Amino acid sequence: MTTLAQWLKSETDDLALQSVIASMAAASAELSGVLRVAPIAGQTGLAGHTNVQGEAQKALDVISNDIVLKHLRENAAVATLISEELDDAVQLGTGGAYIVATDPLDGSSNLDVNVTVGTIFSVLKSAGGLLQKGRAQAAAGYVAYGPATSLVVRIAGAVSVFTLDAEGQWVQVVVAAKVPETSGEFAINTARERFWDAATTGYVQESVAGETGPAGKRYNMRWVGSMVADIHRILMRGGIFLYPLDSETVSKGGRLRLLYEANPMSWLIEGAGGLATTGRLGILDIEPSGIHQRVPVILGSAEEVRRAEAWYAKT
Ligand code: P6P
Repeated sequence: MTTLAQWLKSETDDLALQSVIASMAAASAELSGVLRVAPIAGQTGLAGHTNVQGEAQKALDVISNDIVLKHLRENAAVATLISEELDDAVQLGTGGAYIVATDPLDGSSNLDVNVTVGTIFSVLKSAGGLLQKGRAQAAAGYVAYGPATSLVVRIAGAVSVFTLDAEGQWVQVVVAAKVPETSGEFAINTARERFWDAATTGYVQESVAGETGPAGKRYNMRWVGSMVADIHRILMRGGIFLYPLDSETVSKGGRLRLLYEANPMSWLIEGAGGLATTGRLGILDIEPSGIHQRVPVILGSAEEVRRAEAWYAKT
């Protein structure tokens, strides 16, 4: 079996980039151990603070961010950390070749009910500054803390999947993940229907109509409410994830964050043959305006994303 260390050596000669990904994998392995016993330690409750997003921080959001900070501070290749949990970018040293943007514990509202959560990370070259298009990423990945602890990572080539074994070693289980071109499964929070625009409404109604409508096939709906869980399902078996702009999120630019949710997920999904769009623009081509910028996110199986884009084109 191929280990993460062996895969990194085969994917890039850049030792600094290898070390940055290895540091995020090590932080995630440590966090996995913490999450497994968190209820016993009573750590899933609120931390009593709110983050820059105005969201109540759970104790584990803070603990997760601390674990990532600890591992990255020890890595001279990392110059700067951007985190969902930190108002401003943090300088970690001088001369590091890379920036890491991360959501250290995405979906943490699911912790109290033991649903899969995740760590999402994007790696950017320091020389490009904090605000770079997603297409400039040097690497991206996520860790899904589910029945298995899975690391999904891409540098510039294939998207590889690793599982954390009992000895704490990341073992490759998928060499090149491929998002199926077609799918009969969509993921959206349908409780938000009254806020949707005509394009989202049209796409979802067409899907719900199934074989009786223009889509001509049956669809199923899945919504975990944890981006890493929903995206991992789509990476593994296809589907489309939609958190589109709606009348309630339009004032903020969307719900999900560009630098450490949309961009890394888009890097992975497109690297696996899927598509990622706002509905009108490729996510990886967005010129960022701020480190906590929010954007609409529609990504997954190419045929489904194209059908969603067609609704935007005609509305
Ligand atoms: P909703 C979790 O808080 C998150 O940021 C993503 O992980 C997830 O996809 C989304 O929000 C869930 O949103 O509308 O279901 O609360």
